Amino acid sequence: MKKNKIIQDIEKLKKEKNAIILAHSYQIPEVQEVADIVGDSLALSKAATEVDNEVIVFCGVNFMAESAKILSPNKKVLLPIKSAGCPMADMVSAKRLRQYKKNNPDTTIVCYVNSSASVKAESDICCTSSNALKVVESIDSDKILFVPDRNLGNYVKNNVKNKQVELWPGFCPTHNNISLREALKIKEEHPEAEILVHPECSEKVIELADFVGSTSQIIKYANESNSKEFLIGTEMGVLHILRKQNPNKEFDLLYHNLLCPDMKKTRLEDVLNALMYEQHEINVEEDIRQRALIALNKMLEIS
Ligand code: CIZ
Ligand code: SF4
Repeated sequence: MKKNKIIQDIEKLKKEKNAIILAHSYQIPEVQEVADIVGDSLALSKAATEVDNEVIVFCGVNFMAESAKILSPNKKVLLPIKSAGCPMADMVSAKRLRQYKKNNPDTTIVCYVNSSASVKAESDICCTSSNALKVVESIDSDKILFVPDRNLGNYVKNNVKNKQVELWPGFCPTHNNISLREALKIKEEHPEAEILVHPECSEKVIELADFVGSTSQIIKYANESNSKEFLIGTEMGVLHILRKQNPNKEFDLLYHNLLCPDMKKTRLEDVLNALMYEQHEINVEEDIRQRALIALNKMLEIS
């Protein structure tokens, strides 16, 4: 089917089904263009609670659609690609976390939103890459376990005072695998560029950065900066928004392979099929949903 025809059919079905399309900023440009809202996972889940559409097509990965369902239990949440997951979220399970809690009953569990609903349900409070520091600082207890991202956890650990932060050994392969050697070479080739990176990157890469932040913080920083050139250390999907919003600025990647394979699985045809066949519906068991919601709401109260 031709691209224009697919887009027309998507628009038509969207109206018929009273649906909204949300796309993460790591999705391919065509999918971002067809979406009603583009953003990071939490911003999208929060947006989903504020609209009155009955159906939410969440173009992203499983944990993001689950978060939308946790916050909007009465809406039908669809994930166009059933197998779109997150290898980092899969590096911790509720079972292993329960075992840890049994052995460490005094530890407060802080979980990054990039985690499954059942891991959130075992956690005391959630955080995002924008508010992780604020969330950890707000905790009374000084013993904290940060799951699952050891890089974001380490970034928090290095910037928080008087807290003992244990790190779970998870990581995002996309951000963690940036080669320092290649990044240094690219930096040398672009001496004027500002380096903006996501805290899911390794400590060595974070040390190269002029700015460390979530995708929305990176976009805001680039929009407001007077620099003309930037090197980006996060998934390449954000280049689409950065270039669109800043046609006179130049954006390159800090590493050639900043690509999340799961985020790139969703194509326009999949968005159309999701609407047409109302697939693949994401459900979260009510007991897990309620406990995960407590951890999410605690974070929302703080930030
Ligand atoms: O790395 C990811 O998947 C991110 C940054 C997700 C998010 O929270 O938007
Ligand atoms: Fe998971 Fe990393 Fe992909 Fe985000 S970019 S979905 S953290 S693997």
